Amino acid sequence: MIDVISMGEAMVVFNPDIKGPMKFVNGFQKNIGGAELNLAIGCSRLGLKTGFISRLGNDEFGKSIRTFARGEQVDTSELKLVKGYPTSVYFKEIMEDGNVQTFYYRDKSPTLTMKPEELNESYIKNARVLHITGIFPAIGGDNLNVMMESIRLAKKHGVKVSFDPNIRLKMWTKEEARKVLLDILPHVDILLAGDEEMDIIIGESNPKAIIEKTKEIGIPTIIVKRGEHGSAGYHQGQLIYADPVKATKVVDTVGAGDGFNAGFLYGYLHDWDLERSLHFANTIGSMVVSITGDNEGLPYYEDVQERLGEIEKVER
Ligand code: KDG
Repeated sequence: MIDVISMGEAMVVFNPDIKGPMKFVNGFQKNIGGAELNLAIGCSRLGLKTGFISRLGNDEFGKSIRTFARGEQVDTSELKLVKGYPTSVYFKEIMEDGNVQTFYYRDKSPTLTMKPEELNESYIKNARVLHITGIFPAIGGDNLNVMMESIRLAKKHGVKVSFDPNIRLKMWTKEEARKVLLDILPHVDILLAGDEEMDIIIGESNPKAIIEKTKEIGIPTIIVKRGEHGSAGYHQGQLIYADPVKATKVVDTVGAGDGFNAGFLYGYLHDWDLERSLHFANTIGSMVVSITGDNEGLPYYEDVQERLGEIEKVER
């Protein structure tokens, strides 16, 4: 049995050698990113069994991402390399104040070759949680149908559907995102959303209002990520606000939400109470932002324990 399967797009990320406007950056570090793969890696580092459903180009970048995922103990049996579609890439700009902008080159995403009828039902059936995000339908083509079919299969077999809207306005408009994401919400078991994203989808950014509205839609577990204000959550009749965890320093915020999600899912799958899960997730989010890269800062379970003061840190 796999604890968490995620489905989405992985990319090569070019992280800038220096801070400042992209047009003046000459050197980049080649790394790997993609929200859904980051999530799988985050869960894997915490000790969960994970898998990643996707397509990559049959090229050097595709092969390096697959090797990387395997090195992180993410099952890649449903990650195929396809001809004629280059692996997507994106470049990151990091300003002095930590503000990040992304420049995507993913118009011919290999995930566009996926077909709903080609999803492996027994693979999804074998998971406890299926994690999906709003990035995948924003890519276009048949991706929304593939996602809806993955949800159908998960529901058919009692697999919990975890969903992060991850709205990327460089990929679609607010109106397009709202229309599609509103249709997905009624199928979601665990919503992991940013407060500003929920403003786009349901017109509410206040956690209590978000929770009320999404409860009416029928979502049993609702988590609202509030950035520097921490997080709020609703689960099994309990509403909790969790204080933020201060990062030692902020160098790159990309991937923090995926780290948070991994932490929350870890607590969820271990039946932790809501307060513990939210604090654990906030702690991971704060750890991710202090390291450059989309998934380099995702901690191992013992790293989080050290950060929480549960075990002693031995430095030398
Ligand atoms: O959540 C982190 C992602 O934003 C990053 O890894 C790249 O998937 C990505 C995207 O679409 O921005």
